[in-house]
Amino acid sequence: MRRVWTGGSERRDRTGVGTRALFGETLAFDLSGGTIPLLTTKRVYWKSAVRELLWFVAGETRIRPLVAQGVHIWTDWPLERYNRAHPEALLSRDAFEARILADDAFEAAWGDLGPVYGRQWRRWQGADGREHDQLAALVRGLRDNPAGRRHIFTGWNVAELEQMALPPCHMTYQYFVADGRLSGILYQRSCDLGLGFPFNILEAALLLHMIAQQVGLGVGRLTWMGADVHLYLNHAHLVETQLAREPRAWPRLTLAPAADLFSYRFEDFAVAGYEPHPAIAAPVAV
Ligand code: UFP
Repeated sequence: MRRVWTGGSERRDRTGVGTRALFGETLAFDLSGGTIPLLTTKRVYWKSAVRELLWFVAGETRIRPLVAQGVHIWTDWPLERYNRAHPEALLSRDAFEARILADDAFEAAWGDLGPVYGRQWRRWQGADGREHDQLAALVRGLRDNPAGRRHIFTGWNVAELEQMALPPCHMTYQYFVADGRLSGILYQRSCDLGLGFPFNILEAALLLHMIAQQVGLGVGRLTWMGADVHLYLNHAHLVETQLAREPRAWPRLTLAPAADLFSYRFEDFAVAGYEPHPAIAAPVAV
């Protein structure tokens, strides 16, 4: 964060907010013993991250199940689309979410994000119409051929990018088995270090723990490769506050076993030893 803030190039970005950015950055975390990279220099709502991850893994692309659980992180995109179409009667986020929950016709019209992560991870549609479950294939591949070099899944479906509310940011995941441990790489094409990264790195780690449990392996390293790694110019308060704080010990995850990768429930995730500095509010760039 300090390097991006002090040495990043200032760029005018798609949202109009402006960023400072570096290109091509790597971080690595040893996740053995249940460690998770859950940031301590501000409180991160890890429960929302668990709910989002389970929503991806379930193949969902509609905001209703998230909104019903009090998770608002995907609401801004469809809300923006709705308000652009109805400039005469703008809805607040609360009012929009209330209608998504209460009104089926409204939900059908405005509640879908297009073929985003969940769709691609679980139901990537091939040219012949057949659907590919990349996550199920990944687990099978890791079990049948641990030494494989093709343990990959990706959300970057070129043919469907234009239909997505947001093209995948955390776009490609790859796994590697050695010495009884599963390691992972996440390639993230675009990273909002202030708001996106804390969720993205945590969810990548939770997923690594889940997959390792499913294939009977320990957990090794998680490597994160960021391409356009940026801080928004209106996040100065967040950046300066976090940089002034002393990081604390990483918390640990206890994951109750599930029958398969698709059967985990929210209650299966327990986090111990999380004693973060207070949360910091900051605006999201839509
Ligand atoms: N972003 C993330 N992580 C995510 C996500 C979005 O960092 O999981 F969905 C940020 C990155 C960027 C913006 O600031 O959202 C997406 O904009 P663009 O598509 O122009 O890269």
